[in-house]
Amino acid sequence: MSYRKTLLPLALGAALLGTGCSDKNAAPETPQNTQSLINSASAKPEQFINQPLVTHRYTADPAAHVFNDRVYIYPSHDIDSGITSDGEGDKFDMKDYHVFSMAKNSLAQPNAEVTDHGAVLKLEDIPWASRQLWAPDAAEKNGQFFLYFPAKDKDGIFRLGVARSNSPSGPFAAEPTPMDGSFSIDPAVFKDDDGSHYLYFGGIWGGQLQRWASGSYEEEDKYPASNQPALSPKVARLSDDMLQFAEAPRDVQILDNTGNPLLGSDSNRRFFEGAWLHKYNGKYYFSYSTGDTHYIAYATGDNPYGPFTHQGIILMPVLGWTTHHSIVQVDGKWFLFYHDSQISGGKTYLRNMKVTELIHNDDGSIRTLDAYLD
Ligand code: FUB
Repeated sequence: MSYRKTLLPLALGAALLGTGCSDKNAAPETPQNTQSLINSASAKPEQFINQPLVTHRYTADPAAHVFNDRVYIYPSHDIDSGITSDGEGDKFDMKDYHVFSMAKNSLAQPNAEVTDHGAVLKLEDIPWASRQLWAPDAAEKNGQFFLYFPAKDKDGIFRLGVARSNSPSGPFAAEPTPMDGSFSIDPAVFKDDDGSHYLYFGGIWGGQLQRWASGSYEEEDKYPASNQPALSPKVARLSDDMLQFAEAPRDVQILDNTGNPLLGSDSNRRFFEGAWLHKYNGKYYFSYSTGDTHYIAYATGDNPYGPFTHQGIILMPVLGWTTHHSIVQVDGKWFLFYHDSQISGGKTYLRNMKVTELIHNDDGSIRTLDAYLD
């Protein structure tokens, strides 16, 4: 029986039962935010292997971690702010973050209860930020929790910020300034076995990585020629207090199986945005979105800095333009958190987070998932 077939009852169950959600601590917002948005759906639930984890608000870019024996999810909070221009991702006009949590043993249940811990950080409470709270991630150290997030500063340049809390469910208090030397989007934190934390980041197009090719910000987009290496995501070890880079960010090299860097023209395989790092059987797995070709791809290496060799595809294109994921181990199983635009019927900036089991094959490769049922 194929993996997709084993998920069929789960998907159908979810379609029939819906997804449970309690909205503890969540400040009431608009009526639309406190009830299911699913009536606006034009995509049929039975088309998908998984159903949205929550349906009372739009959620995207889910970064999941196990903290305090519970699964916490740190997504973007999509809203329709009325912006119509598509320019540089202007429609992704998010103004706060919500944290969600689930019991560890509920991840494979179709009607799992998901707690919405409310708005844990608002744009107006981040002194340096002006707009666009894009994909965040979180980390824990010595009982303190850190939320890493991108936002445009007052000059319209994406920077990375940090906010702190004593609880994984927030609320989080933002540092007064962005991380020194930070730029672009999509921070993702990996904690290695020796306790070191590494921050991966970067995203092209709306994420502005292509404006940093010279080492400082330039208004003009500069992409490598098609026969030149593609733009690299970045990595830096975090400082002991988790608030700054401990070193200058380095390029994360992604190679093909002959040891050559992937080229700018290789849009089916080269990095676009949405970096994530997990470790399996001593190997480091760097995964990411290929953006305009809509894959979640992965590459493997021997240390957190890379280089990483491209291996294949984790997730085929989902409904909606963007794709963004995280990978987490929970009680011996691995799970892929991802999003699509099922609830909004395909609107690329109104997304919903989902979860599905991820399988590592015996040879260490990852089984490719198709988010649609046959
Ligand atoms: O959610 C806004 C942006 O869309 C994220 O930062 C990207 O990864 C893409 O999912």
